[in-house]
Amino acid sequence: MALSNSEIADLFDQLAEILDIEGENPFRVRAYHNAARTIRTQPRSLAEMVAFKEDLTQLPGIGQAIAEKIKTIVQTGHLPQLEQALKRVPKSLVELLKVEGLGPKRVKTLFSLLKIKNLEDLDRAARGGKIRELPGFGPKTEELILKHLQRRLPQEKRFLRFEAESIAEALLTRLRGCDGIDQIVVAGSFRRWKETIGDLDILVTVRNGEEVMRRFLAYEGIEEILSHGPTRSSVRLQNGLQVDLRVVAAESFGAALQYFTGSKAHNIELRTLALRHGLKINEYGVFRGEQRIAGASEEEVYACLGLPWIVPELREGRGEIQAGLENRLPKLVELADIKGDLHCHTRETDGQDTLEEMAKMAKAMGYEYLAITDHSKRLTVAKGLDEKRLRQQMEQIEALNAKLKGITLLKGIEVDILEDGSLDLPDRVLKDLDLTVCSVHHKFHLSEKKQTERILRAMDNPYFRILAHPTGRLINQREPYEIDLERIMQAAKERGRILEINSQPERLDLNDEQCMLARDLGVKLVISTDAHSAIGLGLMRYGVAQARRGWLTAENILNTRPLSELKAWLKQA
Ligand code: DGT
Ligand code: CA
Ligand code: CA
Ligand code: ZN
Repeated sequence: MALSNSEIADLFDQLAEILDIEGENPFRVRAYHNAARTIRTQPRSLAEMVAFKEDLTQLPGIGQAIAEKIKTIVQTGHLPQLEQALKRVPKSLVELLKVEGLGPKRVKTLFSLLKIKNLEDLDRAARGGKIRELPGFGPKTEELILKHLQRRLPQEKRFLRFEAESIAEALLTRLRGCDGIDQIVVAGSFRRWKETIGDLDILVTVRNGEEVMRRFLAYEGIEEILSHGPTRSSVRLQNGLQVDLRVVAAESFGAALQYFTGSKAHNIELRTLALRHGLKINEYGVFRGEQRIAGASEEEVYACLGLPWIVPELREGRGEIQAGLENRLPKLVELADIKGDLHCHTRETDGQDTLEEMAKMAKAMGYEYLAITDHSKRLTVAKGLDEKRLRQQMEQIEALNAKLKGITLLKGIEVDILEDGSLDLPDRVLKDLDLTVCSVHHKFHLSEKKQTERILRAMDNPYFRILAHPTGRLINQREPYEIDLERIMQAAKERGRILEINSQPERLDLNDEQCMLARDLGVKLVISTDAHSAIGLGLMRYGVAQARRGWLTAENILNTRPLSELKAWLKQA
């Protein structure tokens, strides 16, 4: 395969950039860049010109030395000078040149003084305030770099589904304005409610595909159009999120929706199953030979393969197809099953709203009960409650309960688990509460043995009820602490303790696989929001989705029970 002109040009540009970083003579650097430009804009193929032994020095900016290099590239596919240079200087340094405020000189300084080799190193150093101290840099440059990185780095990370949700909604609203839009959905990991998503995959059926594409490509939030065509376009938004839009025919909509919802693992299993039936399945339909036998709806696609429709949250290739064939798919817990929330904060600590405002929202959501669980005293940054303030709040709750109709507030606390496994408030007050939500908020870096024992010891407290956000992870920000979760779950089961599925989008802790483990071990769970405002109670849908991804039914979740039953459970525990 002959190299194209632009591939040849790229090699010269790279060589120029590296020599530049190395402090090579600027004239020589410019000469390589000029040559690259000439090569890139040549209408004729240089490979062909070399084959016909044409005189390359006729081209602007190409002298004898460069002409020789071009010949070598065409004949061998390599530019030896570039390969030698790459042994001296890591290639990733070149990407640093694209950062605002960084020229070759500065990149060289960063490399030689701070060993910064790539964007991640740069980000770390800038955050640590190391850049401003370098010769020729200053706080301004550091700030500029940080700003630039904030815009750039997100491309590489996965987005919280929650972050992508508002973007998806804005895009859908815009596209719905098109004439003749019929179906419009976000497929992919977004539809499967994965906690993070790599990109958005939007599917539409529409009378006029061109108009919908035009509207999509005119969206203000677009940074770059990666590709566009009559049935598929792909863009990157300013925040780094990539979005694919596909226009599909109505008779293929179900097949496309199934295919692009994935997951890949699910699709691969499905294809194998189709083959066993002598069928072919793809994004256009299910085919027997040339004949399409299904495709308009997902239901008919699955039905062709002897399967019931499978909810997107289960489509991860974790046994859902086998379960479908055997008619034993679980009836997953739904938002409507949830009868109350068991973890939230008020203004008394770090929440935004009052007891009454929280209660009103819970009632408006159709709940029977809401547990108030403000922080305990160790968490001074959150103005955590000591015994006295907690008792005052308990009185307020009782007074409010006497007044409120249709909702019951439960008296609770989110009590810190201290390093030695004791709880942050004395038993004499914990025993007067309806429940405790117990959390690790400090000393994250204990060994697995110590961390596990700390939690097990806490569970021995007779007033321990719910273990909040059991692993402490924060998606994209903090790893889970080291614990033997299975042992903790076993202990919870033995002692009648409950584990929480925390609905905060950056927590979603337990995760989906841990939910499955809890189910297998028979541990009781609750789904709570950890809301810090009345609006925050609305995040319950995220916890429910995570539970669904973990194959959980209402049976597994205690806050699907009416208040009387829940209370009995909290007592016996
Ligand atoms: P993401 O975007 O990384 O969070 O994950 P997905 O699942 O949205 O994956 P994406 O956007 O790459 O592709 C969307 C769906 O398209 C994916 O879930 C299944 C389907 N798909 C993509 N590539 C393949 C493939 O190579 N084979 C099969 N069978 N399906 C694929
Ligand atoms: Ca995707
Ligand atoms: Ca995609
Ligand atoms: Zn909390």
